Amino acid sequence: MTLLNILTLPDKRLKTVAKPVEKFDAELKKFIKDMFATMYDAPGIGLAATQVDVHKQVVVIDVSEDKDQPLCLINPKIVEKEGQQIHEEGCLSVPNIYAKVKRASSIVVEAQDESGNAISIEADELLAVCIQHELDHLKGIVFLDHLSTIKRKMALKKLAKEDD
Ligand code: K2U
Ligand code: ZN
Repeated sequence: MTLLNILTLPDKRLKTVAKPVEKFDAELKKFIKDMFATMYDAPGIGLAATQVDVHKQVVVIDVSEDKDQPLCLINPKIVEKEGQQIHEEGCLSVPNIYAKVKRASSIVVEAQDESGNAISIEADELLAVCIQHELDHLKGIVFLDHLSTIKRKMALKKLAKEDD
């Protein structure tokens, strides 16, 4: 198991759009194990392959209290969304910056598991927020991109100051 390096803003590689996974092989399974290890070590409740500079449509998630409900979504697609919820978000790629983001309150996601089998997940509350947050990463979008121009500029200025 290997801990992977997590990219942080302003790294432009975070804007890369991920490509679909075509080969469900041992290498993919090893990568998924490393993604989970990296997420739990961060610690976080989600991680997208984009964040570790691998531009494939893979996300790992575990929103459980006991960290015993791992969920891996490959080639995920939101097929239904309903309602709205506003949630304070952070991001492992945007350290120490938090902001309220509006997202759908419940969603249905279709994806494949690590063996390539089709799965369908219904999610609401924090799981729905996390899935939408991670699927944004696969499109090269970070949560700051949902903020007003003024709020985004203030957040990026704060981030730059912390890097000094
Ligand atoms: O993509 C990431 O950086 C992982 C995020 C996922 C996330 C952000 C906001 C809301 C839900 C999920 C990290 O897990 S941020 C750290 C964190 C930890 C516990 C609860 C919320 C956020
Ligand atoms: Zn994130």
